[in-house]
Amino acid sequence: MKKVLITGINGQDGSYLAELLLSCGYEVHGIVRREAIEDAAHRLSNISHLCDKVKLHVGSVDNHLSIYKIVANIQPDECYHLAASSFVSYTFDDEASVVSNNFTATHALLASIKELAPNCRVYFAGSSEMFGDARVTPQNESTPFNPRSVYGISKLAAFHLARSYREHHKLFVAAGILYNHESPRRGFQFVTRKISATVAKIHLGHANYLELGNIDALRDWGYAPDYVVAMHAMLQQDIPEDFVVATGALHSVKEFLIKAFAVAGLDYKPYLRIKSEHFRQGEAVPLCGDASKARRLLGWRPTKTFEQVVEEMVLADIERLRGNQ
Ligand code: GDR
Repeated sequence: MKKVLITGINGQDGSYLAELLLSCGYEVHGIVRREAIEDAAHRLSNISHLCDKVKLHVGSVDNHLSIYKIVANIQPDECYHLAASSFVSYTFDDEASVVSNNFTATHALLASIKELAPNCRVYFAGSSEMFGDARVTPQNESTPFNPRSVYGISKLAAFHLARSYREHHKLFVAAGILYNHESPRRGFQFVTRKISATVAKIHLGHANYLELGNIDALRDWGYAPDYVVAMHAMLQQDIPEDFVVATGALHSVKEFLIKAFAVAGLDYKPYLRIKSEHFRQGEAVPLCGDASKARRLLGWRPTKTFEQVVEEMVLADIERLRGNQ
């Protein structure tokens, strides 16, 4: 039985990936912080249905010793490095923790795997934010990187580190350059989940407005369960490579808003409050991905439309809130 280690197993992507790998017959191990174990009802809610099927290890990927011990103990065949600070900020006020969580942690993991499990195949979670203020659209694997946020810069530094472990240390490391991907398990700080959760509250009479920033912002939004399929496929290739994973279609926050309210039978206009504090400085041109390499080599395709993703998110939040009533 193949053993897999997932960092960030309790996040949106980690939880869907754990489900996928369990269904493929893997022995699934995950790293979670001690605080998560102590507050399992909240912080492990995405994997509460999997807790008796996966093996959780307390640790932190930015603590080299703890990661070293976990890798030594498990000796994984595959490792998916998903743990990261994932909220994109342009304020530069939390730089140290973003760099530590996204770069130093990747180094600790790669160095441990190189020493202790050199045949382990590694997936690194890169991001479209690495393209930043891209000069071409759509972007593919050859597009020059031009990150603008600390998040994008830290992800790009870790991406280069992952490539260097592949080229110089001959580790099997594949990187996904993933565009936005959403689901009912998305964190509440991201705009899609903020909208779906608030629409559900408004629908049930628990809220009467929704505060947003720039609703003209455009994103290439996909469906998170599709994106973990691509991650797994990358590690089943003969040669480790990097892949853009995206839908190739842009939609605005406003389109998301209209559809989400429509699912609840409402018009968004009376409920919307635009707040300047939710605007981001320096947001660059909209990023749109060209996933033709993933289509060609991995046979990967999105399975849901934008409208289907919005509908699933709103209906799931209504169900969740009804369950809590
Ligand atoms: P993003 O996702 O920054 O693209 O990063 P987010 O959902 O935070 O923002 C999407 C767009 O919506 C606009 N927006 C708002 N965003 C938030 N969060 N809150 C608001 O109130 C609001 N109003 C408008 C934003 O300006 C932006 O244009 C996600 C993360 O998952 C990253 O980890 C990942 O790498 C990238 O996607 C690809």
